[in-house]
Amino acid sequence: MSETSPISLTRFLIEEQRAHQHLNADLRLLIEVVARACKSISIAVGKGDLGGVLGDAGTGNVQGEAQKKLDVLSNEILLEANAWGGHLAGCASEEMDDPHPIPDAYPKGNFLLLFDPLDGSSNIDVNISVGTIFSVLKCPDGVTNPSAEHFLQPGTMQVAAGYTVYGPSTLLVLTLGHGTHVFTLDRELGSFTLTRRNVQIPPDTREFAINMSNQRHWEAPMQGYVEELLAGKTGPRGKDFNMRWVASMVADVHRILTRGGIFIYPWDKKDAGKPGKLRLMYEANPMAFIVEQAGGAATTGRDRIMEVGPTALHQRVPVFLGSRNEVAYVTEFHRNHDRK
Ligand code: P6P
Repeated sequence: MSETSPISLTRFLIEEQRAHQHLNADLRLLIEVVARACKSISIAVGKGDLGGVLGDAGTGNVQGEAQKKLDVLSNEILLEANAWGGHLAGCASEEMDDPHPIPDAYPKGNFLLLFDPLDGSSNIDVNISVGTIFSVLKCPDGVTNPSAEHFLQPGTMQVAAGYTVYGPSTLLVLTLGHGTHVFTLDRELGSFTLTRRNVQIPPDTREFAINMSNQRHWEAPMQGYVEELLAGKTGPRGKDFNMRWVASMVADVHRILTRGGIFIYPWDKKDAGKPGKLRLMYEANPMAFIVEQAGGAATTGRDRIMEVGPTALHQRVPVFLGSRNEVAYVTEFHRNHDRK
């Protein structure tokens, strides 16, 4: 076989298992099962109106958000795919109030899977890229029926994380703690093929991603930082910046993984009772792991996201992630403000 032969996800995982002892057969099965489920989600998303799956489901989730039919379908696809394999002790999802146990009919394993089954789903009806985000933790020894508290581990405890982006092509982006890698879905073969190994995010950027309509609700350091960006080369940064905002985290993060940038969803007083919009356990932590493994950085504006001690399954955090030097700049900007 020539070295230019395409490397499938299966071959990649087997070779990773040989190279890194922590990647055992159950973790390899977990990743393959999640990837297979995401292929099914990609097919459902791709049908659009023809699949009768657009629009609202008529139900709400724990976040208080109206669920799209595809939110519910994607969640069910991931739960069913992960029920029988014997690799999981339990699942947690943005779409479910409480952790989901593995049915008694099946054996249980040592991993915990957390996911946002269809992030950015408000974009579904306008045909903008959406995605699935997942995070993998170890279940504490001796726990066979994990409750929410067993999921409350800091991001540094993740053994794997990934997302799929359902865009012009369907991509799986994966880290097992040894680099971040990109797989493209070969629709003819029906398998993910390695297309980028060990992605590196450019350390500097001229591109920021934020929902500017919230500007009046931000705290002072956030206002000051963005004013500098908007001042461009006439201001202290000495260079002009561009702005992009898809309002689909997976799409915005994938752009940043590909060409650099900084993604920001800060705290805002619009909903003062919440520390941010994005969820720590199945959005911020997995994205932070992926970005850090690609040479980027991810903070809350003050602290490293992966070192935040979780207190609730669906807790929210402010998110600043992407090109490490830009994340360092805005984080120092916030810390300097706090020191005054
Ligand atoms: P806004 C999608 O609902 C999401 O959770 C992320 O995917 C996205 O980055 C953010 O919210 C968009 O928020 O306030 O711009 O609609």
